[in-house]
Amino acid sequence: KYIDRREIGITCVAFSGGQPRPGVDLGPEFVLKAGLIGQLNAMDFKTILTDGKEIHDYKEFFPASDEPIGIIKRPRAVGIVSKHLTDQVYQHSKAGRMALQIGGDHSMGLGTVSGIARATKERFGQDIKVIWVDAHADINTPETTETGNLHGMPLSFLIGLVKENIEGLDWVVPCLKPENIVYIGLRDVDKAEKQILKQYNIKAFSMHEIDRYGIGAVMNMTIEYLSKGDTAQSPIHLSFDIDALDPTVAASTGTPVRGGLTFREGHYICEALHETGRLVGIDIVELNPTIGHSNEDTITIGCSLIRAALGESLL
Ligand code: 5AB
Ligand code: MN
Ligand code: MN
Ligand code: MN
Repeated sequence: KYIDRREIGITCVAFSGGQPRPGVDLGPEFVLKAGLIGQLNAMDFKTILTDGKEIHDYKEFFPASDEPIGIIKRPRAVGIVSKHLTDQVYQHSKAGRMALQIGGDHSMGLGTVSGIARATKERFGQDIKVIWVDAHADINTPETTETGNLHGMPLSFLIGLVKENIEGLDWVVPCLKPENIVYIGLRDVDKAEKQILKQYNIKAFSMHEIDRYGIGAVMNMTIEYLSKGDTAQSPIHLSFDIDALDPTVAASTGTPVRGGLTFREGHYICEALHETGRLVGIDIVELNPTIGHSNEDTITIGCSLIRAALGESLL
């Protein structure tokens, strides 16, 4: 219903400025080298590269100087990347294509969710719902952040918790309701973030709930939760931070946390979301091929998670 044709708009975001470790900007290049486009074409998808370009680094738009604002690092570069990304993702989504974004650090969620939300609002008059698969909650505000890294903050901007204008990020329009978020895989949440999750009553399945109920039941509960209310069948965006997976499964990422999802749990999440027929966007982020002993595994898994979310069947 939401996706008209078997077309995927692909935006590869070679950006690392939302966090301090170099190399996450190389994620998309490695994913393309691993053959993602051919794999999607073999699944009978037409793939459309944003602006006909394989990789986007947006560097020509960066300001000459990008001094921290308080402890917030590189606010203008992060802002410019996501501003462009918003428009790029919007174009694909507006045209009825699946929007696939490969990163790059998770600050790009600012752009992917903004673009998808705008398009689905215009096309269907419905609010976007977001599944945030991550070890982390990424909902610090510029006031609560202890690191100043914007990849730990996109959700606070998206749900409108940031009241002050931060240069470079003042364009962000709140476009996501707290009740339309579901987290899966959390296990490293800052104290202030825990307070925000409580205060806004945000639905979260941490690793504890996954251990208790199993991933099958967790996905049933997730989909049931997202099927309530007056936007019962509304479109869903998946933002998958590869660090949700256990570091023994996917080591090539900047902020690994032990005790994560297994290979199958990660794929099952994608498969179950595909089955809803409501997926309109997919982010795969925080792939850093310069970290970890076998980056091949992490990159290959990034590709297979994408295929799972697009309906690759096991039988
Ligand atoms: B990621 C931390 N909460 O705010 C912070 O990888 C980590 O996109 C953020 O999930 C991790 O810096 C951001 C300590
Ligand atoms: Mn994370
Ligand atoms: Mn993240
Ligand atoms: Mn990370």
